[in-house]
Amino acid sequence: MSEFVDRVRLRVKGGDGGSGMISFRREAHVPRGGPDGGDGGRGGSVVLSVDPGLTTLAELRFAREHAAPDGADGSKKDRSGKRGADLVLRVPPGTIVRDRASGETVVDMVGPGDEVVIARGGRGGRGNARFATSVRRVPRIAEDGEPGESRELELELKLIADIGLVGLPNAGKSSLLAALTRATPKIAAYPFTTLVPNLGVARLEERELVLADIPGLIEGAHDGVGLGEEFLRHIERTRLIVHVVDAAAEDPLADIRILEQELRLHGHGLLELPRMYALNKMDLPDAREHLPLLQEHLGEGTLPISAATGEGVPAVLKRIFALCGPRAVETTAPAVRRITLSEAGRGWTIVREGEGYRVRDGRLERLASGLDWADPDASAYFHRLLVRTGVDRALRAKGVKTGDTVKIGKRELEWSEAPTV
Ligand SMILES: Nc1nc2c(ncn2[C@@H]2O[C@H](COP(=O)(O)OP(=O)(O)OP(=O)(O)O)[C@@H](O)[C@H]2O)c(=O)[nH]1
Ligand SMILES: [Mg+2]
Repeated sequence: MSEFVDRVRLRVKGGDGGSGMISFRREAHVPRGGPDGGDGGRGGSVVLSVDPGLTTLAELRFAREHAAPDGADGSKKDRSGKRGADLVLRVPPGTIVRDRASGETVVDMVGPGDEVVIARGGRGGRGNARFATSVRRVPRIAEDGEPGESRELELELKLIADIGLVGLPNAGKSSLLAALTRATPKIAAYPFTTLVPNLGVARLEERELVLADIPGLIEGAHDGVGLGEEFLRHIERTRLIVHVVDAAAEDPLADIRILEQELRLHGHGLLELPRMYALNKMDLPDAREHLPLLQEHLGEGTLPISAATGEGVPAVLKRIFALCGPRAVETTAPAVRRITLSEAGRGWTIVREGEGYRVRDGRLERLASGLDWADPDASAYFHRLLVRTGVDRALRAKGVKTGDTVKIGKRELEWSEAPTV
């Protein structure tokens, strides 16, 4: 079974966490009150959510980057920063999400209600109120927020067309596709202009239908004559066939019989699919002349149109939406399946950088940039943390000595033996 593929590349970024605040309460008779710096708010996450009403990835093409808002910084009086709202991107069922960096399929979004946190917002940094203890009453320590995750994604959707446009070469199938959708297929006054299927999305009041315009079929198509047979397979799973007829041709009824014969011989239920006739080229006198006879033979399911002038095109749009109701959606409320991708490794690393060393660790970096280094208690706290995390031991093992530079984030520390704890 061959299907059409819709593909979109985009960058997603979770919001950064807000910074924690260093602040002290102001009270009437106390020169400096207790710490009251609030925490930063968490950044918003980017969430992909399955919307069964969508059939394409078209909505995601408007922007290449989708970023959730940052969390706000903490403020005084123990006020936490506001958290960033999640950014929810809607995708159709069946969307496959790949991480472009690793090439791996991250997730296969199948059912309605599926949600994936694709880029997590960063945690907010803690304010100095959180660092107060019975012995550390004046903490000049706060953390910066954690940066939000970011990813380069490729989304892929296997499209199954709702409607197949069939007809003899030159009947005006591509012209009708162009009139009903924003697709811009090649149109020309000779047969076999269309060599590969064109897809378009027709929209009517919030709903979408995918149309496939396939190459013209000729007698013997089912048997591999012309291009038809290969492409008939594309429309086996459609819900409606629109037979485009060149009503200005010499004998449109004979043309119609040829086409139906090909559909029948191809088999696979094509002839059993609901069908309507678009009697095209009504702007030409010959077509007008043939119209009564065609209507008499075909009965109800016909619409006279002109893909060239647009006559009857709105009626076709209405009719196709009426014939293709909303896709069956589960009636019971879908269980929300929310997946959060596992975090990247959290461990610290130490590398040599020039004459000195660099410590890489998200939490230590955020703390190093948030605390007040002029405050001896704050810097002692930081050193204790280096000991507790094992970074201190690892640095010694690598031969760090007094006077060496140890970089952590944007900070450059001068190593000294003094604050050993
Ligand atoms: N006068 C008139 N010409 C039309 C109309 N619709 C299409 N045509 C012309 O008919 C020719 C064929 O149109 P296409 O849309 O390329 O036909 P097609 O069925 O896609 O043809 P293939 O791809 O070759 O199978 C072009 O010259 C169009 O301009 C119409 O309503 N009126
Ligand atoms: Mg065409």
